[in-house]
Amino acid sequence: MKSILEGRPGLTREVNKVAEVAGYLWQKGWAERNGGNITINVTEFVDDEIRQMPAITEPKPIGATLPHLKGCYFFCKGTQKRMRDLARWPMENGSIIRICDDCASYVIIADQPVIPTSEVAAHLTVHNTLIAEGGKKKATVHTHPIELVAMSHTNKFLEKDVLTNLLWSMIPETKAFCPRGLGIVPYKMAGSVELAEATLEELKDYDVVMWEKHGVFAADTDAMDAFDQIDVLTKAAQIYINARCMGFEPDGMSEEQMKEMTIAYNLPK
Ligand code: 2HA
Ligand code: ZN
Repeated sequence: MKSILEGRPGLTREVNKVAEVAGYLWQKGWAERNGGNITINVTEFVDDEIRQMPAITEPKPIGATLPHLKGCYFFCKGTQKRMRDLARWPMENGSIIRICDDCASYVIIADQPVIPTSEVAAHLTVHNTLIAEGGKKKATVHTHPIELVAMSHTNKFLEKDVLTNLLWSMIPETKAFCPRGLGIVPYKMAGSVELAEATLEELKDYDVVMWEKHGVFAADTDAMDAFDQIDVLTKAAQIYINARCMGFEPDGMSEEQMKEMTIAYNLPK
């Protein structure tokens, strides 16, 4: 069977980025079993031939009406599929969907009828807002980074910007590469509308959002950039935890040092 990726270098590159990131998530221990999700807006790589391709499934309701997704296409990880399998065989563990004209349902068009993640509604709701805002963000990544999730198990780190400031102060690049910091969503059931809505709210101010006692959600230009943001924050969390394991509370960079960094990199306050 011919893959939709054949002869389409742009689309292939995006799917390959997803596969590469899926491998990193597994290697880092952030993606046990089927944990985590990746959804990419690939509409810019869709040609007339793809637009004519027949659906290979019946329309499935999204569970929400998302007007900005009209005519859009997404690559989505399949439900119950493993990240480590997505890494090796992206088109067998994920699929490309077309949003139907009602903006409330989708069909799968390629390569195989792999049903998208259980959290597709939440991811698509975020994409709907990303498009409405007219930004360049095309990728949403959800994963379970061990250190960040561990840190979400205490209330003191869940207060607004406490964790952001702590992580920024662990190593200079953290603020440079994650300049809007880490938003916090108090515990909510995975896959719930409440979780999706709270995530959207936090994404107005932050690029990465912590789901208390569960994981993180990042939105960025592509899968690689979304991964990098989570990776940078996790590195800072590891430094903090390592210092604590050596028996001391790390000093963190001083306010002076943070200020100097912020100016040098021309970062928002
Ligand atoms: O889809 O991680 O939170 C697997 C998950 C859901
Ligand atoms: Zn999860």
